[in-house]
Amino acid sequence: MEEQQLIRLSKRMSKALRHDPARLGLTLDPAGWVPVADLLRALGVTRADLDEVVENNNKKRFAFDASGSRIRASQGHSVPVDLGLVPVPPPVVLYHGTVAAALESIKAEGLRPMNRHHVHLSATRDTAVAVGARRGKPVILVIQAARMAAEGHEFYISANGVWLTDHVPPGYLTG
Ligand code: HQG
Repeated sequence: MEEQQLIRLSKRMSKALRHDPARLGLTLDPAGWVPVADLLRALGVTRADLDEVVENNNKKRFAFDASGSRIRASQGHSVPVDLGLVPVPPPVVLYHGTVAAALESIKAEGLRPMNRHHVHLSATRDTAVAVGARRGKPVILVIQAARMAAEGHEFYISANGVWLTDHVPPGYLTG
């Protein structure tokens, strides 16, 4: 598949597996899985197309289960799912990329999940720059993650390496 086709199919899969399964007549199980056969039918694509997206997706957004018969998004849902993530100790600092327009509110109330289940954080500044750049000129916040964990906040890491937490209070943010 051409790059553009891969991106287009990946976006349709994100919509189906993270945000609006009902629109395609799909129902996610409580852990976010759908039978691959159902997804293929709903999207009108072949298993080979799907495999290509799962394999080549730039962020490894989707994963098959051990049997290869079910698929889910590894993170980023807006519909309720329980991914069964277990808390893990974070590195000393994590990064979040945002834009200047959000700063005043972030400084007042901290980082909130907004439409997602968790606040998304990254282990590297470079990744945070790319995330922030989706919205404009990126502004990078440094999160004192180890201190948060020591003070009772839980962190998770998704199957594709995104760090997740429920809320980052303003006291743990540095610029
Ligand atoms: C901001 C993409 C005002 C936050 C990316 C962000 C990532 C606040 C926006 C993943 C706020 C939410 C997640 C507050 C947070 N007041 N604004 N209190 N707290 N914000 O897209 O982190 O392509 O839900 O800074 O690469 O940008 O979907 O989160 O600007 O990994 O796989 O509210 O989405 O991955 O935006 O991105 P998002 P995000 P995928």
